[in-house]
Amino acid sequence: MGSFGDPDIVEVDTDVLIIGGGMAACGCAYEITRWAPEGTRIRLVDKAAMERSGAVAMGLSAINTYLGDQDPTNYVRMVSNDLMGIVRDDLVYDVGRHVDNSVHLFEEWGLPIWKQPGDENKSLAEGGRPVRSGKWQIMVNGESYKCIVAEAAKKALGMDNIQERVFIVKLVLDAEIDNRIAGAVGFSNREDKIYVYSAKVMLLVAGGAVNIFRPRSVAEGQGRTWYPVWNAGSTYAMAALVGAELTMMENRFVPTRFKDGYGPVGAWFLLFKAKATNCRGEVYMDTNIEMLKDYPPYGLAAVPATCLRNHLMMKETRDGRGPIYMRTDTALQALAESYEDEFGVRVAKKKIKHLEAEAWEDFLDMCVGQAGVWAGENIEPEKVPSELMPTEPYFLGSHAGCCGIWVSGPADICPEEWNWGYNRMTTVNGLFTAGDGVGASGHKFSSGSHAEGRIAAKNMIRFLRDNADYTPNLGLDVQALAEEIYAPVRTFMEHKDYTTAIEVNPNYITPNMLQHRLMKIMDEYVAGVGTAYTTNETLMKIAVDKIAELKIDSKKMMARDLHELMRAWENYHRILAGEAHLRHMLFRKETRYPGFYYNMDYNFVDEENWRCFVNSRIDPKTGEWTTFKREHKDLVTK
Ligand code: SFD
Ligand code: AMP
Repeated sequence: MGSFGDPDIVEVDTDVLIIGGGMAACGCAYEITRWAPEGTRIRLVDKAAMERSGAVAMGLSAINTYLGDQDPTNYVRMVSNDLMGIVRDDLVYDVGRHVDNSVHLFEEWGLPIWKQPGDENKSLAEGGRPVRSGKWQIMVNGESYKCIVAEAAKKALGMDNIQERVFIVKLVLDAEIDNRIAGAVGFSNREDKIYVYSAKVMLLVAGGAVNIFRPRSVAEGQGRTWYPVWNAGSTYAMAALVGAELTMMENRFVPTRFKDGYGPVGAWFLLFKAKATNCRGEVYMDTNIEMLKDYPPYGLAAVPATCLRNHLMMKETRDGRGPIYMRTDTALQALAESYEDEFGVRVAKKKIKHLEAEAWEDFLDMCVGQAGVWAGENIEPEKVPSELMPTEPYFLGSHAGCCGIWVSGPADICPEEWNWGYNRMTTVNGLFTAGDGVGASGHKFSSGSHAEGRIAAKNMIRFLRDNADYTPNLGLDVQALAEEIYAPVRTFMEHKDYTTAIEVNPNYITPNMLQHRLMKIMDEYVAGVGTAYTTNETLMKIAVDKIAELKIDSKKMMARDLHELMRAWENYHRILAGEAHLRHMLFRKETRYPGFYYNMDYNFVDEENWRCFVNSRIDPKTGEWTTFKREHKDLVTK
């Protein structure tokens, strides 16, 4: 191995390449070995360590998609309503009909799932009834959820076929065959090595995107976000650059979370039946209910869409009635009183202690930082409420958001125009995606992402069999490629002695500073927290120019070590994902997701003209970006 800055180039020839080590990747890894012909070479590459990488790294306290005996068509209705009517019903239904099997596997592998009294020793597969927090969600003891799921994936593939700490920089198309995936390149963030993979079929599942918008947390708290900081938009950027069609990139997710620790709210609203109020103790979901009438039918559903719940909440802070409180105190007291009525004071006391433990466990299992905020600020949730806050925007396709890549659907249920042979294949031949990667199909969560990785696996093997005589031709000048990947290192080496303050230099910019510049642009012009999620066409057009300048300056990023080199490449991915979002927002002449963002030039939902998909594509030969409409179809009557 050479010294730092002089990387070895390692070429890896494989049949199947899985990029990412999160829920979808683990689902694929588990499933693919069951279908792959003997001797198939499979390689999984994760930028981090699978045991704790991706969105489930910290663990979770609920599995948000488990249907049980419910009809998948009702699941489609819920998802469609929550995402304001624009989803691919075929993809959502497909997740709905397969998701439970993944949850049964998790339980078999050792994930403790809460059961109703009397069913404690019965698994879900044996008919054990779960404790549901909501209609679709079940409670788990999930601190080690990711470790358990990763272990099964590792066992299926074998560690010899898994590489951790390798960051994939870009995908490579075949040099001779049009629109055909042929490989990928990346580098180790631990060793001075560049990897060049050739592959016949590929799954790109590198998660969603975090830290494109300026976060609410500052200084020492900066690393704290709700979604995981690993997710740097790699999925969307790398797919877009090889010409894969993107869909609904204007969609974003702004979750309402416990302030500062980003603790999720689902268990509090659904399991503990807590209410959220303004500073006067008024329940905004009641006092502002009339506002929902502006958004039929989505606002008038039994459970109004997530963005509309935000919309009602934001009115309170805009009108000066903040902060918003999650009434943990009154919720726990009400449950305690109901116990006293039912069981008497002595038994109730024990049950209340149990309830308090569950409240803490919710965060200890899923978002330990929030438990830290409670401990650090002496917050006893049974005595005082906690502040809620809408977070900075995230891009994702698996939670209550639906941006992502346009994929082929399941042949048995999807219309002809949504099917090009292989379920979950993007518009680039041989390139598949799942989880946060698949657009127009939200509410899969952890379990649905795993199930979708498994769906993709089966179809990837079918694609591999159908194209058995294909040999990838990368046509790469590997030396030039190494120079391109290591350019930030070269820039640093060349100019580092020009000044005495290592971070201040007219010849380069640190990845950290460049990231702040991107976040500032997105925040101030593209409806971040700084403008209370509002923007307009004039502001967005300014952002287009600023992003163009940023792209020019990004070529001057430097890197002092391998970790910083990864930060530099993450920024290239973030910029492209942010740009996709901006272009789609400019194209959609309405405000489809009030509470996620407001385009004040078109502050209304326009069902007649905009109940359609917005898709876009970069021509990989010219770099030209086109954005266009695709017709929406309801496959399930709403
Ligand atoms: O409470 C590269 N999620 C919840 N799901 C649930 O089922 N229940 C919950 O309770 C959920 N909640 C929740 C959730 C997430 C988070 C962060 C919190 C709370 C605090 C959502 C799910 O976790 C999510 O839907 C899935 O994990 C999505 O799966 P997937 O596979 O699409 O993404 P991933 O797991 O993040 O994995 C991404 C992987 O890619 C790697 N990676 N590898 C190589 N090269 C690159 N360039 C790469 N870029 C990224 C990452 O390391 C990772 O392995 S609640 O809020 O609702
Ligand atoms: P969250 O903790 O906000 O990520 O939500 C977890 C799950 O609960 C998701 O399936 C949400 O859609 C659902 N959820 C959260 N808050 C509410 C609410 N107020 N009403 C109905 N469902 C909710």
